Amino acid sequence: MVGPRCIASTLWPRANGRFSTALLLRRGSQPRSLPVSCWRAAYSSAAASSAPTVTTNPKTVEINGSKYATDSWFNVSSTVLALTSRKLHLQKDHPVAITRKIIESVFPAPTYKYYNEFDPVVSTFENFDSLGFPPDHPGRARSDTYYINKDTLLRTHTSAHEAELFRASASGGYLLSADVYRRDEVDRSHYPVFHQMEGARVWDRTKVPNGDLAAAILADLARLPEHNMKVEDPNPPFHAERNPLQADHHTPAEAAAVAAHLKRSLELMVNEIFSRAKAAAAAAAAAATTSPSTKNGPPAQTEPEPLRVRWVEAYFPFTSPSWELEVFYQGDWLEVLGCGVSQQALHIHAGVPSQMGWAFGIGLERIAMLLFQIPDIRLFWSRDERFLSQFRGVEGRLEGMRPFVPFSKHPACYKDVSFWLSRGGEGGTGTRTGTRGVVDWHGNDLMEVVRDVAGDCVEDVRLVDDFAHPKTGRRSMCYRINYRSLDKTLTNVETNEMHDRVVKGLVERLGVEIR
Ligand code: FA5
Ligand code: MG
Repeated sequence: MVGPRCIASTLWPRANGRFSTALLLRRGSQPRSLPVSCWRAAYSSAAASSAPTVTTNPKTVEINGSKYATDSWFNVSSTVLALTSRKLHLQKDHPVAITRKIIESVFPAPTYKYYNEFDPVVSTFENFDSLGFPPDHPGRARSDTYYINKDTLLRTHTSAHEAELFRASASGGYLLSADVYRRDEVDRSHYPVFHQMEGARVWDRTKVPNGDLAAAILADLARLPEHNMKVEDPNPPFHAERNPLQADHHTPAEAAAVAAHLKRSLELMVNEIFSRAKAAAAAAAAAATTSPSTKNGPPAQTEPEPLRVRWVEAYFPFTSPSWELEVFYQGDWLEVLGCGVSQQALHIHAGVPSQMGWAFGIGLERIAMLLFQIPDIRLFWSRDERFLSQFRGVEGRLEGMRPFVPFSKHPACYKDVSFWLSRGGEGGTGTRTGTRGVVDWHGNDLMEVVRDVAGDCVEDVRLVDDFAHPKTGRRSMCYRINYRSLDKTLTNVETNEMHDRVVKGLVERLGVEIR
């Protein structure tokens, strides 16, 4: 019998940082400044070593009407808890919901079944073990994941429901959209809560003509529309070391057919999004030249940059081979989705060993940002009418879609905070590692303090200096916090007061010593 333990061992564990982070490092792309996630992977140690950053834990928490007992693993801030009821993907005319609908239109029923109401509270088993994450995978760390208690967490990705949906085997494919939660860096494309859409497609070798799975998949591929988008894809269908075929289960022809179907399906989706974005920009430009009322109004949005898309090899514990799709956006490659050929162990464990297929996971905000030219991920959580009114009526009439017109750009205010890490964690929450009294530091703990204190008034936080004292070995860091509100100009007094509270929070909760 193939039990959960077997899954973990039959899959292909690789000790690296969380999916995208590890790949960012491996590919050696050039982020605009030192990304926090880079050194997080380097300094994180065992999964359980991360320090809690919430000082007083409630005994129970209520999420969407259900009560959960907490324990010492609990690390969900009240700010994040409050967002569990928002469900932006289900709010009529919200850009996240509109994006979901557009993607659904590319994956039609009845082949694809849609699921949009799965609860965000899942077990560690569902989120990690069922997908073959090794026990020491950094994604399980409390520095990266919001735990309710040792066995229960806020899902970090929609793949948490994959095993269950494979087992249900209710259709040839599915799309599932939901809110997901990650302790992550603070910048314009990362938020601790965001929305993902998971998609999967399966074929059953006992149900295809002559048992020829590759031929059946290629026949389905031939039925998909073509597109004329230029896509960079220098990757082979699989690669023995970098991106292996599951040779025990799939023939090269089967894996290549699944990969081709997967890539075409996702390219069609990106093409649909960009065609709509282009049409919206053209309509806005046309209106700006003809309408007297807009002549003196805000400048019309410029046409989106010509679309550049590329496939890069990736790694996920639950797919092989795997890829990510990146789109060139605002001068840099932006990763929009991860995908691959599903690990056969998942199908076997789900009781459907004769099935094989693909799966993908996409960030809805990232796509909505491209679709509507929304410049900052924080805007999605805005209840400001100046934001929401721009999308009203669009869900029912997509032709009425227009790029987002920023209602203001308030000045940025940069403040630095420099500190020594605590020695051995006294007064703080770190743990001693090594022989020189350096604490096990997690940048996400700092991000969490900043978010708790200053909320959406912070646009981004960057590590600008990190050194060890040559004699004492003591580690010093400097972070630059960019305070910029989305809806008002912050006064100096307000910013200083907020920054003082951030500094105080860092001292009290992380035990750092300000320099
Ligand atoms: C995953 O979450 C995998 N579960 C995706 C997957 C599914 C792979 C099925 C294979 C098969 P990743 O961590 O890369 O992978 O996230 C997927 C997408 O979510 C990213 O490409 C990005 O678009 C989005 N995303 C990730 N982190 C954030 C964040 N903090 N804020 C906004 N969007 C994010
Ligand atoms: Mg990724």
